Amino acid sequence: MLRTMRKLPMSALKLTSLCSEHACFRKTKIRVLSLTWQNTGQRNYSYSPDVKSLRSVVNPHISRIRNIGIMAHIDAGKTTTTERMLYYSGYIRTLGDVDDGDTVTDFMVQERERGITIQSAAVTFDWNDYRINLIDTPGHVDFTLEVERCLRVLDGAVAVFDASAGVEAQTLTVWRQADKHQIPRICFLNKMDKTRASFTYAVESIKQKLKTKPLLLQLPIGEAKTFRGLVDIVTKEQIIWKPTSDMDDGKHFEQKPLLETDDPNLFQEVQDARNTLIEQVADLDDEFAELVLGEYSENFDLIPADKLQSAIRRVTLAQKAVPVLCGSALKNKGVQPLLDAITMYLPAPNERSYEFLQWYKDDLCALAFKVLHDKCRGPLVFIRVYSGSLKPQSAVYNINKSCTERISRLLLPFADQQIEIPSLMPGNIALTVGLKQSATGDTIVSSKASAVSAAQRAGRDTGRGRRSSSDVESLLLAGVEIPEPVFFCTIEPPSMAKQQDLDNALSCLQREDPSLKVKLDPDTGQTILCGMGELHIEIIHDRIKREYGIETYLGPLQIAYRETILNAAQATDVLDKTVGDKRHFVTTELEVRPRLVDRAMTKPAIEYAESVIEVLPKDLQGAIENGITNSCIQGPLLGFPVQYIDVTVQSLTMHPDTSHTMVSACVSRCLQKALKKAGIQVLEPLMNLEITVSEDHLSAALADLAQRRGSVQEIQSRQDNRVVVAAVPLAEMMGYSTVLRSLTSGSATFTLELASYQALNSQEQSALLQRKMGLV
Ligand SMILES: Nc1nc2c(ncn2[C@@H]2O[C@H](COP(=O)(O)OP(=O)(O)OP(=O)(O)O)[C@@H](O)[C@H]2O)c(=O)[nH]1
Ligand SMILES: [Mg+2]
Repeated sequence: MLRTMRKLPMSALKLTSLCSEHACFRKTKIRVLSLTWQNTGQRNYSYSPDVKSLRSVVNPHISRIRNIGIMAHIDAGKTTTTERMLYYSGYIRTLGDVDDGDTVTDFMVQERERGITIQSAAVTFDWNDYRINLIDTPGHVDFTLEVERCLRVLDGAVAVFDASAGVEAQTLTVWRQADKHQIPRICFLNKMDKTRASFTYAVESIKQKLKTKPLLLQLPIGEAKTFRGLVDIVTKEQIIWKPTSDMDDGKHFEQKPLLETDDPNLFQEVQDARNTLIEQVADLDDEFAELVLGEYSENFDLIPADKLQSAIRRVTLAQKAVPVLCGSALKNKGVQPLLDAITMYLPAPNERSYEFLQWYKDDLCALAFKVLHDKCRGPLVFIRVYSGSLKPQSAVYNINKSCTERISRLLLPFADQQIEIPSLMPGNIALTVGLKQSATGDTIVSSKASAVSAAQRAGRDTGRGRRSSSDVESLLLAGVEIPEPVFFCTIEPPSMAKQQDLDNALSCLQREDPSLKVKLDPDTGQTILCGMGELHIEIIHDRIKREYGIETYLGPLQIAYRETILNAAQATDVLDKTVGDKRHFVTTELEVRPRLVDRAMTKPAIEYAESVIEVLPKDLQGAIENGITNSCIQGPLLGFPVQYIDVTVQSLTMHPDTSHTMVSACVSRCLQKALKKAGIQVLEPLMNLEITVSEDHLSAALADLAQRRGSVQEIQSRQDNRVVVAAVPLAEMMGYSTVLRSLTSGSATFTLELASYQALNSQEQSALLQRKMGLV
């Protein structure tokens, strides 16, 4: 990613450990664990919001809670907007800046150094008697999973846009994720102060690219350098930010009705925009349509603002349209109306419907969605409660891990500081201390008995009388799909003595970040790190050094290829082994076929011949499927995972004493044989590439792309820039950021995202084989 790395001298910045200090607020029994900079030159975050607001924060009524995510393309201004929200709601006393590395939510050292968000950070604050649990998510494509697992537990989202760029590549990705989780959204057109900022362009781009209906709730007053405020179309009030004598922090603004005499043109524009808004909403909401066509058909001006607002709320919750607001977070304009819109138009937790809640009645049902490792307190697990309540010092049951664990403390997150709370009610999000086994995506209930009775209710509802494993599965709240990594490299500790420490660090990091995979190379015994991109692996490497004090060595970054088959083939295998006094005897016959359709699924599709399914005991099916899945982890040609294959188990006979492990082993070996016979085809990751480049440098970027086996699909215009949309093999993109930077004098940016896997031609495949075998 070519973005200006906003470096700052970090040598002086050191975080005290999270557990090192805490202040006691005796009156309220609420403890605030605080964090300070050890450098006198830096801001001090000793956090002491007033006690009254903290009290109301502990357990607000569910209708007054908003669980919100901020999502967008990299650099759109999510963290800057979040920082302003915290400032205006009174939770920080000075404004931090991403470029100075002192915002609340970008608190990791790597984030502060690089000026980018790497992990999502949760903050809690109050706005006008509403409690907002907000998660600031990263925009870099390598951390897409981080966004999705947060969206999974949120009820609404704010999509932030750079008003000079409109919809950018990663916004499209996270927008689709929000669609998948059916999350109502608001759009915030940020950076209205920027040269080339264009409200009209950004709105058009939302319409075209996101295929959604934008509801314009505001119009900007001025654009770029002249941007100074906005008009609320619903109330027809103008809001102007005027710097006060010494401060320009945007706290103070003037809000008054817009009169025709103030600006006749703007007045007319607002009038037209309001009529359009009313028509749009009436088209989408019958209740409002009745009102508009009845009482107010003669004069839309008389429609009360609150009626229009309620209708906008209904269509937003039903995801029929998306309210659009604008502002400039950096210049402190437009954030307070955005906060009002969050409370007004986005849903409370009880306005979202979750089918599984009926099975729990009022029993606890919660989802663990993020894990952080704290050196002193061990794993801190973020939990969203859907029903029932959680208390400190209580035991809970993890359905995924089938284990009972104990929660010792409950904390409200405020970026890297936490406030201890006595209970957690439905719809709320908090951090738990004490859970040792629970990981991202696990479902937490009060006890095993509660899980069993919920499973029975689920079984009854779905028409199955008896409890089966699928009932338990239906109790598991869907986690997020973890994409397969595209890059890998070896990682070596400085000495063998440090291997154990490294293994420990990696297992902690994996619990925090499920997109990081760690494997052992069976041939060399080396540890292999697999990640989502170059930046992802670089950050992990850096964290191992800084957080775990281990200086590791990374091997060269390699592409995670895949293997598939060219033809159908059959194989048989016999396993005959006597262990102790038991004879294990299995024979099996398998057929493999290339899967040409339904390539969304990468795992093997497994079928059984009629003759097998009739006699196959149910519990043996798991062993067979394990054998097939294990065999697909390492393909027979280069050891890359095998995908896009269908497998039919044509026969399986066994001696009654045979263990399931032996059945798995025999099936696995038989499949390897069949795969070899079927002819292996190597697949390479094909990436969607989007380059934003000025007209002057377009031809240089295109010429370079042609050298990289890239195929240009489209060249779009984005204001004065061009956006090249292309598909290019990942193998050709190593070190691309440096090349593009020098070709375009640092003016271009790009994003890269996995599109699909494509077959290598036979020359490329044999060249790759030779390289892997060290022949060239
Ligand atoms: N001109 C202008 N710049 C802004 C505005 N908001 C943010 N920026 C700048 O844009 C850059 C990125 O801001 P961030 O808040 O880090 O953006 P982000 O969306 O959180 O970025 P990632 O988390 O890394 O995806 C910084 O240099 C900000 O100072 C704005 O309203 N106007
Ligand atoms: Mg950020």
